[in-house]
Amino acid sequence: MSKFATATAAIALLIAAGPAFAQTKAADPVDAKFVAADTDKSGTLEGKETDAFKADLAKIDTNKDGKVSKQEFEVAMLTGLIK
Ligand SMILES: [Ca+2]
Repeated sequence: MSKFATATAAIALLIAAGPAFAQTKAADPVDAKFVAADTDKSGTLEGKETDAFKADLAKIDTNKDGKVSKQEFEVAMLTGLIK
């Protein structure tokens, strides 16, 4: 049973470490900025979350769904539409 307990503890540790891994990923400047802007953590920017770059929203929202995806956000940062 001790092997089972060790495995269970290891799995629990991995689950607990999950958010830490996510934070490491967010160290990328685009990721960090997107995560910070995505206040409701929906994975897309919409409504008030787009206020900071509303003037350029039509250019940023390339598929015209009214939301800014991570990919659209990244392209906008690379092209200077979002700073
Ligand atoms: Ca979009």
